[in-house]
Amino acid sequence: MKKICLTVILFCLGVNTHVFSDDGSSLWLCQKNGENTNVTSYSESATVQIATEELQSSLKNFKVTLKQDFGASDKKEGYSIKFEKGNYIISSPSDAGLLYASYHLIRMNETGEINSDINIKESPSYDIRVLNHWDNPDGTIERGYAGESLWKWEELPGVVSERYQQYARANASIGINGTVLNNVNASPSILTSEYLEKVKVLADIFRPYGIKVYLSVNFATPMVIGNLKTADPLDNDVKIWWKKKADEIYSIIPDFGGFLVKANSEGQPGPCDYDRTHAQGANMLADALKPHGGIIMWRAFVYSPEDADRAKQAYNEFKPLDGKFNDNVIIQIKNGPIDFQPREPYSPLFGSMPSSKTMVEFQITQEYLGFSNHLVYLAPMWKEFFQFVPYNSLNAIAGVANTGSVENWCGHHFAQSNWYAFGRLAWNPELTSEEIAEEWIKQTFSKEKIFINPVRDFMMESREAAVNYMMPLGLHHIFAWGHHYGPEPWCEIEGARPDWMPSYYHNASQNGIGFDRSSQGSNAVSQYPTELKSLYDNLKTCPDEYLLWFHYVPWNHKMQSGNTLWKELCLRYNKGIETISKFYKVWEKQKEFIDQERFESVNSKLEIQLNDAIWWRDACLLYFSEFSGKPIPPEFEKPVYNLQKMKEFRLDITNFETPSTGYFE
Ligand code: BDP
Repeated sequence: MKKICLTVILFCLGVNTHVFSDDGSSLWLCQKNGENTNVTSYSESATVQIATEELQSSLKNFKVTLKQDFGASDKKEGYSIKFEKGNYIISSPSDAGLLYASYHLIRMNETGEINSDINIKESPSYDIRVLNHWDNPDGTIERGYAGESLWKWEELPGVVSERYQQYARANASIGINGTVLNNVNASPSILTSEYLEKVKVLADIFRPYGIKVYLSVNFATPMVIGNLKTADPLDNDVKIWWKKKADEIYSIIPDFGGFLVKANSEGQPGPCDYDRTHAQGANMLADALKPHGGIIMWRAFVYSPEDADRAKQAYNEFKPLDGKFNDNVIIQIKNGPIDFQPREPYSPLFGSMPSSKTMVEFQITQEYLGFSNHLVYLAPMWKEFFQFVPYNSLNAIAGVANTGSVENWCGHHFAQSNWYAFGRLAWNPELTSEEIAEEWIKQTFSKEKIFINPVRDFMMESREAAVNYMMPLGLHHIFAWGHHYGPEPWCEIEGARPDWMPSYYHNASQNGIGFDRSSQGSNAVSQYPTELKSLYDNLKTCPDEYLLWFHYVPWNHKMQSGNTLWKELCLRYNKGIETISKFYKVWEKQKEFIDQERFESVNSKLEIQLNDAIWWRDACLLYFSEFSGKPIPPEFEKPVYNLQKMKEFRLDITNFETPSTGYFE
């Protein structure tokens, strides 16, 4: 960690400025002002020791007592914090609860909320709050934009990076209690004895922080590393193989969490290869883990090119299996029916499997939201999901991680806020996005209102801005071939899967644009509960944000604003750009409140974001105007290039070069 604070020297010299450097590696846990804090505890466990050290190194002149109390919460990880006779009393049924409470107290101290009336009772909304790492054994990360994997597999088990503990600490501070270490496109080698010894090292480091380790598994593992002829879940040898593997895992890692499985999806093997159902596959694995207390998180992310509408497929395949899964299987469903688009309606599979356990999978890494180049605060997107899916109808929560080996963990300093927000919402989905943003800013950057307010406000607008400059009004998946970063609505690759082509989704023609999922079209709308179904099905009542998701709409269609669809589209793209350019100017004014290093890093990322926003607008509007037959109305900025030029541009995603729009010249 590099934190050379020159402020003091400059202050002595009479220079009132924050010229210090901060590489962001200490995340939201940068405060180290502890002094004279007295902690009394009932136990010497590793977890309680961590709690004690954290309190002592972060609080000044406190008296804290850590107590085990089974009445403090009806959930194991819950806790209470009270102030009595000059003493903060922290009670919980478990050591992990005491650790969470300690972080809570530190957070309150940092955000200025602490007082002597404090009387808090907390318990997590979900017992399972996991990060999913899409990390490969070779150190690469699928959809990772922050360097290499945190796990140095080639060095483990002998060499132990200090980052492992820092990672555990960061997660514990926000209540995350599980981590799936490897990619859902799983390499069978993760279950070899050699790898399990490496996994054990990580599990041992994470355990005192209350974090369990889980692994993604490849369904064909018994064939690849076990030399079996089949992976058929009903085959006896296969069952025995998995049971033995489970026994081996638990003999090494007694509190191992369980498996995450991507089966029969995007070329991965699965039970359907043997004419078995997802339930038969999941239950076979569940049986193997059951005696050890492990669980299976079975993903519902399935779609095949043969079926008409990709948005319908998970529901069609999984709903009939409701009630057929064992009680230690949880169906892990992405928030939307397609794939982590900037905006999707919620997946109608939620609420459709009342006799099964279900969990949501959010994506923290910004695969479709500007990678680690764009500032997009995701809490509002996740809160939007919870408006449709009651959080207490779910059994667990997962987030695809955005962490990697770069100094600041997430690539963009503000991407840390998404890791933070995921943890906070996983603990308590009732928190507001504003509250979380404000907490995070205070701990990470500055406690000055003049900094907090405009930054928080922009964070709150940033997701809507991204939707506007990328894919407004329900457009989706119009990304360039080969990456999910920039626009390529014109992309057509001969022989490629049609459902991987932008035109499959936007359907632009002289007559209009959009995917008809109404009852006149693919009828995906019928998968929603009656009230929403009628709302979305009717062109007149369908909310603007989902319009082109559910309808194929004529260019002259009159929108709720009174504009034609074409004009509204132009307006939205420009609005997205305006929001970013406004914040770009606001950010310049924040220079004096934070360190130069992070100020400049964010500043240069904002330049890229603004450029990209213009690139998106120009590419999409120029292309769609060929179909609408209408020019871009004169009140809007003119595109920088012509369509031909935009089509010739090929993004080199290895260094994120974006076309120079000339905006900054
Ligand atoms: C898509 C990603 C792909 C993942 C897949 C999944 O593009 O890399 O493997 O989802 O979630 O979003 O399985």
